[in-house]
This record gives sequence, structure tokens and C-alpha cells, in this order.
Amino acid sequence: MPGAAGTEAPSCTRGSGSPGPAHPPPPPFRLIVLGDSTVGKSCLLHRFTEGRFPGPLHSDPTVGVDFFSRLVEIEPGKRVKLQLWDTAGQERFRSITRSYYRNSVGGLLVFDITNRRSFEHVKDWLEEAKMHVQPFQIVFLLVGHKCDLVSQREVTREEAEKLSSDCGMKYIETSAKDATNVEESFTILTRDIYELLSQPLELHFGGRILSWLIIIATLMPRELC
Ligand SMILES: Nc1nc2c(ncn2[C@@H]2O[C@H](COP(=O)(O)OP(=O)(O)OP(=O)(O)O)[C@@H](O)[C@H]2O)c(=O)[nH]1
Ligand SMILES: [Mg+2]
Repeated sequence: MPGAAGTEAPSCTRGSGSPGPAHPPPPPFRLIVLGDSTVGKSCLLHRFTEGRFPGPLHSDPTVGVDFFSRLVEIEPGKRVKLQLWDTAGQERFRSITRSYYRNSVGGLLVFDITNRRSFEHVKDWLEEAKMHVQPFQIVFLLVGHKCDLVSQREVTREEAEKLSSDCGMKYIETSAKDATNVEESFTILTRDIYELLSQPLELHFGGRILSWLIIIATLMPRELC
């Protein structure tokens, strides 16, 4: 287990100003998108990867899991490939979707700001994900989706921010319909994961808390790269 108690990590010769070899490009990040059915996960992914909103008549419930991918630029000249797993929110597909948690380094936990029950289920999704990735961890971003539907809002920004901070996540509000914050949500999450991956390498290569991310990212199967 990475970072297990009593395991001393080797020091790293990189960082601390020494020239060292150039950083290799980061491996693809596997991200998972979770949340109740109809909160808009698939539309969010279509908007992000294809730049379009499927619309009410063209968005069927996801069956099991769908796959998307895209490059994202986290700083000028530095791009990360994202492998994006869009999971079905319907309970009947849960046994399939659960098997995708383990290999993910991050995820969007989506609720619909016009659907209070989807907000109330956020903690359940988080618990479920935590249970299935142990002993590893996933970096989640909490997403309040459909923010174009202002007049139908059932969840305030303040209570969503409170929940995200209680759970150690950032919070953002998005709309696939008018494209609000879609780019930003994926960029923020990718940047946060990238920074976590970089830190232990710069400081002390076996950092107990974060080394799991490096291990997962490094050992990812390459068939989808
Ligand atoms: N107004 C508005 N409607 C949206 C938005 N995103 C999605 N929708 C609508 O919400 C409904 C459900 O969208 P989906 O993307 O299929 O929802 P899902 O979370 O993938 O659902 P499952 O696949 O069953 O888990 C559709 O009718 C979409 O048109 C948005 O940003 N604004
Ligand atoms: Mg879907």
C-alpha cells in the first residue's frame, strides 16, 4: 500500500533548484462523473467534449457507463488528456458503475440545483465512492448543474458551498445549456489533481498522503491512451 505506516520513501533529487531531467508529460487522468439520474451528467460531458448541448429530446438516460475523452490545457503549453467516464445515475446500473470508481483519480459529483433530492444525495454518492476506492482517494469537485434555470432553483449557492467545504471539495455552478463554467469545472479539477501529483515529487517522493495518486496515475493501463 502506498505510504503505509513505517515505509520510508526515497528522497527525490528533483526540485530544490537542481536542473534535473525535464518533466515528462503527465499520464492521462481518469475522471468519473457521478450523481443522480437526470441531473445532467451526460449533457455536461457532451458540452465539454463536443461543444454542444444535446437538448431535452436527444438526451437518453445513460445505460451503464459511457466514455468520453478530451485534452485540457492547465497552463500555457501544458496539456493533460482526460479519460472521462459518464456513469448512469439509475440505481439498476449501480453494480456496473461501481467498478469504475477504483481506477479514477478524480471526479465531478453533480447535482441539479432545481432538484433538492439530488443535492441531498450528494453525501451518499461520496460515501459510496469512498467505500469503493479504499485504500485510495479520489479528488472530487462538487457541481451544482443547470444554473441557467434560475427561477426553479431549490438549492442555494450558500448551502452548496457549506456542504462542499464540510466535505473538503471545491464548488462550482454549471450549465450545459448555455455553457456556463463547463470548461472551468474540468480545468479546475484537472489542475488540482495535477498539483497534487506534482507536490510529492518536488518535496519528498514518498509523501504519505499523496503518493497514491502518483501510483494510480503511473500504473494506469495504456490501452485507452
Ligand atoms: N436547463 C438545462 N437542462 C439541462 C442541462 N443539462 C442537462 N439538462 C437536461 O436534463 C435532462 C437530463 O440530462 P442527462 O444529461 O441525460 O442527465 P444524466 O445525469 O446523464 O442522467 P442519467 O444518464 O440517467 O444518469 C435532459 O432533459 C437535459 O436536456 C442544463 O445545463 N440546463
Ligand atoms: Mg447520462
